[in-house]
Amino acid sequence: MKYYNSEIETMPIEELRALQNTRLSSLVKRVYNNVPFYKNQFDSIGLNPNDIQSVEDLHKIPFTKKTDLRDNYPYKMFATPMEDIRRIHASSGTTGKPTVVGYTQNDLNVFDEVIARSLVCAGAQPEMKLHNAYGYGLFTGGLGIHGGATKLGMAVIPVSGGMTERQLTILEDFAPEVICCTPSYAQTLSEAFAKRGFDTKKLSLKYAILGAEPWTDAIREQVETGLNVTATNIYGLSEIIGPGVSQEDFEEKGTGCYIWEDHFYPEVVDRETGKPLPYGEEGVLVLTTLKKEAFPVLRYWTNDICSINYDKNAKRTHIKMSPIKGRADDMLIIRGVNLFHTQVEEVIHQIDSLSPNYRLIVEKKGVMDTVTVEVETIKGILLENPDLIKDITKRIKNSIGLSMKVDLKMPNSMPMSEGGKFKRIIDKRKL
Ligand code: DLL
Repeated sequence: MKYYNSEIETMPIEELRALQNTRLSSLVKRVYNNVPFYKNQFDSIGLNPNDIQSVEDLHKIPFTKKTDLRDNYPYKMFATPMEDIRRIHASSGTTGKPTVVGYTQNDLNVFDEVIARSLVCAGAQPEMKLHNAYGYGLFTGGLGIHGGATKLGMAVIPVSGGMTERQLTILEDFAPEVICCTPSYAQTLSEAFAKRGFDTKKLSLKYAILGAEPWTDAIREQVETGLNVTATNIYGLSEIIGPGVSQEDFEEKGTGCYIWEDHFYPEVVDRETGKPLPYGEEGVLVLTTLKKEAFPVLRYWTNDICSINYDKNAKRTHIKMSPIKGRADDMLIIRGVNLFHTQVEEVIHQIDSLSPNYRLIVEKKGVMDTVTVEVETIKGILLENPDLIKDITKRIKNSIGLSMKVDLKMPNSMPMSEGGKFKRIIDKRKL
């Protein structure tokens, strides 16, 4: 099986656009009539639901932001009565109350559909077993992947996060072909196998589906070698559905993730002005759900930085998004320079003596903000290594434009991920 739903996944763009337009115009009427927030938003700028006939009209609608969801905590953004809700998830914010999202049975069916598509896109097949190490609970990762894998016809092993030693045993004994977890946890598992001296070629694993946090090719290479898998990227967010908004194809690695456009309409806009940007330009990803019933959102400001573009050589017709560079609110501004941790990860990737186990420590020294890169070396590299430190410092300065202190660490000495989203930045200015 090459596609989960070839009719949709390879639909000609014009047909896809027509489908999006029909879905959008009926969605806009539905949210206007059922969600007071959207009625007020439209009325306050004199916008009528009939003014939105196609995706070309979307720019007339203001963005929906995380603060709007928080102001309507917990259920005021729901467009269906509670009796129609079949599941509730929540994403923990860094401050204050979580964002609460709801699903009708039809929404859960959509969730299963986009996950099933994503799994096949990542290499999975119905007869395979899936080791699901995303957290089960209010987080959408565990149950979201679980539902879609069941729909696809896979045997799901619902391991959830943590208890790394037990995970190794399950990976060895239960013989799953597919693993789903955060990229940082895949690093942890790979290092734990290495520490055991276990040859991962003996595992039956073939594919790793990694997401929920930003990652680059540095981690991909470490995980692919360490776990003997093909690793692809899965993206999503609770406010839109959970995982499965977009997925990278296992045979088109490095070309971006397909956004399942029949359900989620993407725009990329300028971070400062909010103006839509041409394909290929980097900005904030803004998403509109096209068929959601319980928790539809119009022009949701994800805060995630990426670009989108069509790939004429690809298997599917849907648009692709580049890997997320970081979240706009996680961007550090150091001495006037914008910094995402993935930029440092890319530099680390170029240096053979380093492993991609790293974190950035940000401090204020006097009036100066300073960044220290703590990074593990690979086995056999001396920590007292002025030439290596000089080389890393120079490469960081050349590619990012900032001087950073480099602190080399022994292999396996840094804090590791336990399965959730891993903190790559320790900002001591905020402690
Ligand atoms: O992280 C859903 C998910 C679960 C995605 C499992 C993939 C796999 P939230 O907890 O609501 O939902 O967090 C969403 O996580 O806005 C991004 O900032 C970040 N994120 C998710 N996937 C990726 C990815 C889930 N592949 C937030 N690359 C999003 C980079 C990602 N960042």
